[in-house]
Amino acid sequence: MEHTGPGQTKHPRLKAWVDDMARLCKPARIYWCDGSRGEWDRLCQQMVDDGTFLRLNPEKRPDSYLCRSDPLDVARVEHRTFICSNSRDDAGPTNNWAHPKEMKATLTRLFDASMQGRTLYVVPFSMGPIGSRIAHIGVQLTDSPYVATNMRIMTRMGQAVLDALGTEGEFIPCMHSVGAPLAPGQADTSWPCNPENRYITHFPETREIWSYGSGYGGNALLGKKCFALRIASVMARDEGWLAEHMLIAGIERPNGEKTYIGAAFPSACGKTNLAMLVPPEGYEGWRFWTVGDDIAWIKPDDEGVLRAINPEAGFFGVAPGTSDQSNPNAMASLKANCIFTNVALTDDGDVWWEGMTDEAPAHLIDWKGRDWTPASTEPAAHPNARFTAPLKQCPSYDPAWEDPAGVPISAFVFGGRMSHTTPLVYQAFNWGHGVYLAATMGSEKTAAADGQAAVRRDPMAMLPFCGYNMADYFTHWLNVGRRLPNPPRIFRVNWFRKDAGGHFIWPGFGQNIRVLEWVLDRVHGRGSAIESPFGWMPRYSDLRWNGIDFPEERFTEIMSVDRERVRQLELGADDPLDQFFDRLPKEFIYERQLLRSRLWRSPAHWEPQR
Ligand code: TSX
Ligand code: MN
Repeated sequence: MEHTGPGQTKHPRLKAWVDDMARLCKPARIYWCDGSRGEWDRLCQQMVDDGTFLRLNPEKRPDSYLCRSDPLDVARVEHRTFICSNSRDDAGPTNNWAHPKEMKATLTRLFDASMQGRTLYVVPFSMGPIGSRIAHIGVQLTDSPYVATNMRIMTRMGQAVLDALGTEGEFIPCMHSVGAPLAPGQADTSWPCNPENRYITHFPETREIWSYGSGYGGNALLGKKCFALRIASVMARDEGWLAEHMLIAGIERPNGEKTYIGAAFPSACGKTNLAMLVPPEGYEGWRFWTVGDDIAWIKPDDEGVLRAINPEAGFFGVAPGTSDQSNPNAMASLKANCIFTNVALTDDGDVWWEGMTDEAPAHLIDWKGRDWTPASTEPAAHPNARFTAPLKQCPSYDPAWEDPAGVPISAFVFGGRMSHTTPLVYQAFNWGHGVYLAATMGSEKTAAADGQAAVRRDPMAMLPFCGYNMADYFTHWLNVGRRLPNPPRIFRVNWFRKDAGGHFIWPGFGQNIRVLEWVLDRVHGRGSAIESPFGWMPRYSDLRWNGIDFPEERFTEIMSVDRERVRQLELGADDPLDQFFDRLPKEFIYERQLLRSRLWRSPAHWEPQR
C-alpha cells in the first residue's frame, strides 16, 4: 500500500495499526496528515474540485467553505450508537449495548474493503493542549477529507501530535468510514455515506472507537462526543477525574477577581450563547471569558483543586438562531477560516440561516441546493446546520484557554428548559444534594404542544454521552466530591420560566450574568440566601438590578415553587431514577426522601419573603 502525505512518525505500533487497518479497508492510498496550512489548502481545493465544498465569497468569508450533506445524514444517530462493554449492565439501561465480540465481527465485515477507491487519511489529534497532564491523544483513520479538515479546526491536529507520541506514546484508535466504497470507474457523490447501515460504536474496555456509515458531526468527528465524552468518561471513572458535557467560562469582576464555572445544559438551552456571554448595561468593567462551549475535562490537582481544560480547539455549533443579537461573539468567530455545513447560500456567495437576520434575503440557495425565497415552506438552512470555527477567533476567548494546567473550577451550574417547575436559580445544600439535582435535571421538549410539555430527563446533560452505566456515573460524581477538601458549589438555573400568559419572564442572554454574580458571591462566601424546599435561594435584594427594570413581583413569580406541581413531576409515578434502581447510590435514596419531606410541608405555594 502506498503511504503518502507529509506526516512523519517513528511509532512502530502506530504504523503497524495503520497497515493492519489499511489491509482491512483496502483504500487506494494512505495519506498521513501533518495539519499544515498548505495541507488545509490542498484538501479544501480538492473538495471544491470534487463538488463537496463550495468556496464562499473571499470578500465576505475569507478562506471559508459551504458543504451540503446528504439529506439522510444530518445529525447524530443515537439509535445506532452502541456501548460495547463485556457486560450489558456496565452500559446501563440508557445506552444501546452490543457484545464486543459480536460487534467487532459485524464491523470487520463492514470495514472490509469499505475504503475502496478512496484515500485513507491518518489524522493524529490531541484533545487538549499537547503535553498537558489532562490532555489525551487520538488517531483517527477516515476516508472523509471533510472529516480531516474539520478535525484541523476542532482539535490540535498533525505533526506536533505525532512528535508528542514519539516512539511509544499512548493513543486512542478511532476508525471511521463513510461506508461507500467506489468500484473501479464508479462516480463519487458530493457526500458519500451509508444511511441504511450506520454504527457508532465504543469499546470502553479496550478504549477503541469504530464509526461506520455517516460523515456528519458527532458521528464522524470522533474526537468530540465519541472520545472526549463517551470513552473519556470511562477513563475518568477509572482514573478519578471528570469528562463532562460542559462549557467552561471565566467571569472577571471590575476589581480583577476572576472565577471559573463549568455549566451543563441539555440541547436547545443556548449553551454556546452562555459560553460567550456579553455583559449588559450595568455591568461596565466586567469581563466574560470563554474557555470552551461544549466539553470539559476536569482533574483534581495536587492541592485538591479541580482544574479544567477544553479538550477541543474549535466550535462545532448549531447555526440557526445564531445572530448579532443572540451571540455577537459567535458571529465574530465566523468571519473567516470556517466550514459551514447545511446552511443556505446567498446570491453574493455568503451564508445565511434562520434567525441570523430579522428579514430573510429575497433569494437563497437552500441546504439541499434548491432555489429558495421567503415564500418557501421549508427552512433555507437545516435546523441542525453547523459552523466549524477556530476557538481563537472568538473575541471573548480566555487568555488561559490553552494553559496546560487548566483553569480552577469554583462552581458547577446545571440548567434546563422548564416553563413552570424550576426557579431561576438555587444552590444545592451540599455536594451530595447537588449531584442529586444534576442527576434529576431535565428539559422540556421544545416541539411539544401547548399545556403540559413533556420533560426529557437528561442527567448532567450526559444521557447520550456517558460511556458506562449512568448509576455508576452518579456514584463516581459523589466519590470525586468526597475526595476534595473544598469541592465546587453546585447550582441549578432556569432561564426559561414562563408566566400565565405563556411569555418568558426572564430576559436571559447577557442578563444571565446577574444570576452568575450571585453564584460567584455564594462561592466566595459573600452572597446571602434563604432556605427553600429546593435549596439556597437569593432574595430580590440579593441580586443587583442596576441597568435593568425588573420588578420584585416578577422576581417573586420566577422564584416561586408550587409544591404539588413539583411533587407530581419529581416524585410522581414515573420517577426518573427508578430505571437505575439496582445500582443507584444510597445517597440518592436519602436525598429523594429529604426532598419529599420538604415538598410535603405547607404552604403549598412557596415564595421568597423579603
Ligand atoms: O441562549 C439563550 N439563552 C442563554 C444566553 C446566554 N436563549 C436562546 C434559546 C436557546 C437556544 C434564550 N432564550 C435565553 C437565554 O438565556 N432565554 C430565552 C428566552 C427569551 C427569548 C426572548 C426574549 C427573552 C427571553 N426576549 C426578546 O426576544 C426581546
Ligand atoms: Mn454538546
